[in-house]
Amino acid sequence: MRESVRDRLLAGYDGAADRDGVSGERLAERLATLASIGETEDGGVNRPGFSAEEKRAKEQVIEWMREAGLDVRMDGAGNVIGRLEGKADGLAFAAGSHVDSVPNGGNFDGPLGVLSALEVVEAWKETGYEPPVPVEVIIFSEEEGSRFGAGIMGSQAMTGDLSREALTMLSDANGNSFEEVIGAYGTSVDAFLEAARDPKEIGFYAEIHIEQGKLLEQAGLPAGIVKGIAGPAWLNAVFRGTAGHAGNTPMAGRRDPLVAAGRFVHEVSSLPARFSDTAVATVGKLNVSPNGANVIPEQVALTVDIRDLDKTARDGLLQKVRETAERCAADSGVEVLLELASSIDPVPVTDEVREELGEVFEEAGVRPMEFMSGAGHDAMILGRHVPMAMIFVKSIGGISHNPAEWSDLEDCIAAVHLLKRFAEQRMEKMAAHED
Ligand code: HGY
Ligand code: MN
Ligand code: MN
Repeated sequence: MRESVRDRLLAGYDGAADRDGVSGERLAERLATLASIGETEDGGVNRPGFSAEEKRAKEQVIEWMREAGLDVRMDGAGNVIGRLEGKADGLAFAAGSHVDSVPNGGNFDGPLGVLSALEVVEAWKETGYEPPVPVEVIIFSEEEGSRFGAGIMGSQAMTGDLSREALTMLSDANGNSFEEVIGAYGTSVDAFLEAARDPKEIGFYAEIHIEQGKLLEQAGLPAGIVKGIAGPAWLNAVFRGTAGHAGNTPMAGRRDPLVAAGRFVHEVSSLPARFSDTAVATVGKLNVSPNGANVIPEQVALTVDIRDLDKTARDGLLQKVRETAERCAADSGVEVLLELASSIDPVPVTDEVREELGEVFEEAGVRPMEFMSGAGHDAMILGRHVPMAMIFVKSIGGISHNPAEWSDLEDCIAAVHLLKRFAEQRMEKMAAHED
């Protein structure tokens, strides 16, 4: 019998960090509750964007938000905004993340950010602290892009960075159009686009997220400071050849798209090193059709995830990947169709915010370690428009996008205290218009 997420979280937690209204038990309970929504047989989660499971997870958090006294609304993009008015009006301090997941994903990627932001508000409620400016806890839709192959959709809808044509071109793996999927979810393309709000309604955006790497574990630190977020580009490639009988078709003269795609995937793995030591390129999604053991494939559709912290290097690598696809297709006598599904620029965190966060870390007795995020986050969309900060929490073994993804409760709670303190300081500045 697998140990429950709640019991495992609490087993290693001595409660010493339960102070100033912050509760490890409440965070553990809530992480465990979300872990049970869309749970897979090996303890991961399947919560694609705009699915019934993702909606149930949002509805559960909405219930907790309302119990905490937040006014809650869902915008036309399915983003959930829980708002607490402050002593004064003005730009809001916002914090959040996502609850959708990759296929068979882990229990912390996204939910930890949402529930940590809510935990800070719960702590303020318990201690009677009244924020000087409005506070918003946000759950963004379709951050992972596992539904439509175009991620961070909710945050882009909120900042007005999506176009109607980009949306109406999308369909999911079952061939359901974007319009059909969000119609079933209870919204529409028009309402999705109307989710755009003046990003200036938000004065600051902060996000707690698991590191999804090993740096904090190697440094023996519970949390770290993100100094910038790499920009992902997703290139769709469809290799097209001629389907045929595997037994009666001589090898010579075949137009086999899987041979071309196989060569391509292998060559892609060696390209990033030519551009920088932080560039990466990954083919994680590949579909063969008609996918019969005795059928020479007709087509192979795949997506290349290309990233770097430096935009010029990232775009140079993207171009090289395109050229490689064309050459591998030509060498196998097949054609290839290339389409850039999404391309997000890298976003730096300002020196001022890094210093401010560093002081909060030192005050809390946590050595401030800074590093880049290779993973993309909603913070890189908000960060295009408003000042932002990200706090990473130690990932055990650096494992993520995997049911074995884990972070210790003690480290999660350490990050909650860091976010709480940072928010209190930053909101004082916002109220005094010193930000
Ligand atoms: O793909 C990413 O970087 C993130 O997990 N959405
Ligand atoms: Mn993720
Ligand atoms: Mn995430």
